[in-house]
Amino acid sequence: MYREQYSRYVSLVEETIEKLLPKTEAVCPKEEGVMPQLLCESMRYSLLAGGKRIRPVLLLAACDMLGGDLEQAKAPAAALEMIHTYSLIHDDLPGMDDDDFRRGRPTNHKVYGVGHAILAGDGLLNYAYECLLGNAAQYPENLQGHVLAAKAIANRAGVCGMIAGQSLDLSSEHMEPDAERLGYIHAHKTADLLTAPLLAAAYIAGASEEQIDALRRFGYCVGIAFQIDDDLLDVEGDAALLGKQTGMDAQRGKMTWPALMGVEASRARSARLWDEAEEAISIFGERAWFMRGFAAQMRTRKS
Ligand code: GRG
Repeated sequence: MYREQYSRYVSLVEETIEKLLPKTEAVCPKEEGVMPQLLCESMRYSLLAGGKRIRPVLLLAACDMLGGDLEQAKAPAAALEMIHTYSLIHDDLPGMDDDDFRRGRPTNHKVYGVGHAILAGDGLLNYAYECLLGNAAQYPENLQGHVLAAKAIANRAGVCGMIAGQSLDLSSEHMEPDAERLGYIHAHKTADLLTAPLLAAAYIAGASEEQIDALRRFGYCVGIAFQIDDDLLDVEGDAALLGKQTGMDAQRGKMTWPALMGVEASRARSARLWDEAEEAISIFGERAWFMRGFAAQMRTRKS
């Protein structure tokens, strides 16, 4: 039941992405509103490379759980995946993590060159907001909900959110691990973009303050646990399953939970956070069945 529903959400996201970002063969477009082929191809290369689609799935699932209109949530879900994909493309660049593989294939800059990888990321980020705003304009009766959803996404992806976390992550390389810094990096680099879909769904569906608080707590716990697991997978995971190299954090001198407190304590901390995440959504009762399935599935992930 959970797996089928997850696949249904993924299909919905991928259909929406196809609709919003169609292919083009125009090398030098003659009409307005058509992007050049190379730009379009490099954006599609990473966006359609088959990630897990966790963030857009969370947005659709939260909207369903809150009794919202899924139709209104489709474009925001696709936009969030565009933002996530831009962050991966830029994170893989030589000036950041300098990675060769992502989602089981060569990274964007390995295929299109650094210049076009930067543009593919910029393009996805900008287009995401174009899609969000275009979608908001289609629902004048729920404009407030859509504006607050777009603001929550911009805020969590932005200079006090994911970008802030990435900034501290970058400037903390080769430093002695420090719990406070690491907490900040994970809360922003990872947890913020997992909380964003929950908040966006809450605003679109008109959730109560109590429900918003519960979803914020759930997003935070899921985000930190997800990042601890990611750090653990880099130490002991299978590169073939992960679709990227392992052992890179230590090689780069990254600040991670295993580096701070060792593998066993990191595992225990992640387990506690997954429990706390489940507790956070208990206020939704039966309606949270998919979120509970999500947490159960994620806490044992291998990729
Ligand atoms: C460049 C502003 C900027 C931010 C980059 C995404 C990111 C922030 C860094 C990537 C490195 C990293 C370990 C980030 C933590 C979040 C994370 C584990 C991302 C990978 O997300 P998944 O596992 O990937 O959902 P897929 O490919 O399945 O979408």
